[in-house]
Amino acid sequence: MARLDVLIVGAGFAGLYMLHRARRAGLSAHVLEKGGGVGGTWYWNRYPGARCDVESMSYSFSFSEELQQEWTWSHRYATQPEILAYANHVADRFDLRRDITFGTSVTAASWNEKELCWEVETAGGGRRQARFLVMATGCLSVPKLPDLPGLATYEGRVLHTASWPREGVDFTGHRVGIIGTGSSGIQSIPLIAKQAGHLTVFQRTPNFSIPAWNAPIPPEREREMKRRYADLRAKSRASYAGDYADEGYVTILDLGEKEREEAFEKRWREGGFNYQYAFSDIMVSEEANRLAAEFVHNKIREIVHDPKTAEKLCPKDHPIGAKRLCVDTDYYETYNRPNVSLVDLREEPVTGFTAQGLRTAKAEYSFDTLVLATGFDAMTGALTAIDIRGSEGRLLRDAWKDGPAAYLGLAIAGFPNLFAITGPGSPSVFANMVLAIEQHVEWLGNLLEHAKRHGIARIEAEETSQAEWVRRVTEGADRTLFPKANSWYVGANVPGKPRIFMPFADGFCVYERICNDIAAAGYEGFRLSHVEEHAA
Ligand code: N01
Repeated sequence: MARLDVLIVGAGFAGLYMLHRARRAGLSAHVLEKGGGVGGTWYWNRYPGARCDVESMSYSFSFSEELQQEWTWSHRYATQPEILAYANHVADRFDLRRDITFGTSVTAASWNEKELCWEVETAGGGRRQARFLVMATGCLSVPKLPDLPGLATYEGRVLHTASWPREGVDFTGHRVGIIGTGSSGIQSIPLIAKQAGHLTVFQRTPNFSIPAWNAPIPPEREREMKRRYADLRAKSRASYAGDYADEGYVTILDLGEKEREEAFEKRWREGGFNYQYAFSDIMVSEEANRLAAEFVHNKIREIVHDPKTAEKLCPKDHPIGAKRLCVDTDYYETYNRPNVSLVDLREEPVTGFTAQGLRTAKAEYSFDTLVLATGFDAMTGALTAIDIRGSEGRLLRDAWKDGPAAYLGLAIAGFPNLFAITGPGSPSVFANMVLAIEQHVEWLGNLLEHAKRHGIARIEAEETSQAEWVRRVTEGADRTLFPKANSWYVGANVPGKPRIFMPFADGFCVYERICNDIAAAGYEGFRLSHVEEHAA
């Protein structure tokens, strides 16, 4: 079996760029992808309304000036088909497909200490060997089913937003039930409601959602932005969120009541994450956060005609922003439609399913299709789903039984030559994901080039550096209000998952500086060994 330099798992944005970067470093590289095409998240999440919540001019690769100049985004926030078309364009433009095997799930990977390589197994019995293994498996790629009793009793169609049928679904005239009101639910509910005969939304916890005010990008704005692309990208790199929007330039508690309302209104009108990132104190001061949340509650009460429904939609159990903000088109307005009803599962918990629908403590509901918008085993699920065995045969699942630990969110002590792109402990989902991916891939590409130049065969994170990093990530989050929500950031959505704050919350720019300093200091915190050192 020919041994590769780099084997990459996943052909989403991370896998595509990693393949390109590895080739540029003169390394042999190959990608294994479970799906039938490139795109990762954007390949699987085809539910109605799926689109990005970071502006497309920002949520796109910056590594190639030609690419960013030639591609045209139609809207401020592109739809899933457009983002998928972009991923396909990237794959073709950089001739990536010849090194990707589709329809291939990685089931196991073991470190061979003698040969200094990873041995990888795929479903169906395929085997590969590679010196370095890069997990580009995504942060939100393992769909989670709801922990509800008796789902199998239901005889209608069940769909999960994250594994949506490729051919699409026609809901015309159907009675549809949907469980889940996170980003996926909030994006799909308005569109399903437009088609369905009746839509029943089963909500356990309401979420904060800010309007996207999505619209086509006027050609003159596109030209102007492309002319300034280098500056915009540099601004994103120097930012907290990895985006070019202005950040932290208003302090809520410095404003009087009238100014404050105007400030909230302005950011509501701008839409999307501006509502969170414009304010310096929203995620550190409970009072500032309460005021920002109250403004959104009042917006919900203004938009939704029925006061009882409006009240049910107002999130009150977590600080605004502590669960990822949702960005919507007509979400709250949808509850004014006569064919939409909201069931509050806190008032009437699900007690079981019937052949036609579900039963709560108060009533029985029937529908032809049940949509599960119930999220993901986030950040670690795709890694622990594979039997990854490091030094001395230790399973990653066991190493992480008390919570994930990874140095810089990139490398794991005891698992030499294994790297995770946007793994737990890196900014990942706290940043514009495409930029977070680019930064990791570039940093790792440089490390692999360094290894090649210096004959380094084994790279492993030191246990002490890793422990120190995990402590730093936790302390950074603890200075904010983020850990105060039962979010997927802390694994709270998966029963039994250890509660640990997973993303690096001190900011993308801070993180990138640390990574660069570590590289400049000769990859501090990593043990780099030559073959002969290893043999000795
Ligand atoms: O998943 P979620 P998501 N009974 O975990 C409910 C990204 N994303 O797929 O909060 C009843 O946020 C659950 O209720 P509760 C984005 O980063 C981005 O929507 O646990 N309800 C919750 O309402 C996002 O944050 C975009 O009480 C149950 C929902 O299911 C992340 O993906 C679009 C339940 C899950 O919400 C995840 O979003 C989509 C049960 N047993 C996603 N179990 C963009 O815009 C779960 N729920 C780019």
